[in-house]
Amino acid sequence: MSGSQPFPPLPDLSEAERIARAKAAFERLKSRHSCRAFSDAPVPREVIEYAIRAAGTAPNGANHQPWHFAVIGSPDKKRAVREAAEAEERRFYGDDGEKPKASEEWLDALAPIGTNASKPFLETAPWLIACFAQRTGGIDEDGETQNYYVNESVGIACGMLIATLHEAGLATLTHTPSPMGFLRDLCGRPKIEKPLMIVVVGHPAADATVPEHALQKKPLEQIASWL
Ligand code: IYR
Repeated sequence: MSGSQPFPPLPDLSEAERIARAKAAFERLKSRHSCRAFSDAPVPREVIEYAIRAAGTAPNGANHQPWHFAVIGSPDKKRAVREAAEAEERRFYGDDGEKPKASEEWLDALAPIGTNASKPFLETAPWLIACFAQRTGGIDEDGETQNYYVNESVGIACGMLIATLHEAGLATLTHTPSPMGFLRDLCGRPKIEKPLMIVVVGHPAADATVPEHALQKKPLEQIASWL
């Protein structure tokens, strides 16, 4: 397809309004925290549909849109994901009686977050969105055409997915059991797709907490430089 159309109009705001909007967006986004205890309260499928549509608008390499989102909502499938993920996590944390697959340094880094191999939320939360990156396929998903900047593209799309779900007043967790090959089989996805993460979606459990460690955000002066 060639040709173009005029750039769609953006809101014509005063400088003060732009600053206020940017600040408001920051304030809303900064209230997002990864949730590790979910209630079983339902979430309408339409919310997930819109969040995935939003993710599908992400900037990406050559507009090949190299992503697929497999939405898992059935109790049977969620149980299967939990069982497979926990089996990997037991190896990661060394709960299988073997030497942990994670390095000591990695386990030390996770200690303040308090994670372990137990992942009951994979069954409790109403939705698991398995996010896949397509190494090949192009816009027609022909399975052959080279895709570009795949990790960057799908990473941005997942960020937009998470931001949209947060806007909808929902809690999320980006869960990354490693390795994640089992997800491809469980979701019936082709070999050219690489599972990147599971975005767990739902309402936080009444006793959900945020670890102190997660509240420390690097200040602007540290994360930005001006040249
Ligand atoms: N996938 C493991 C380990 C884990 C790794 C990182 I890096 C985290 O930020 C959190 C967890 C787990 O889910 O427990």
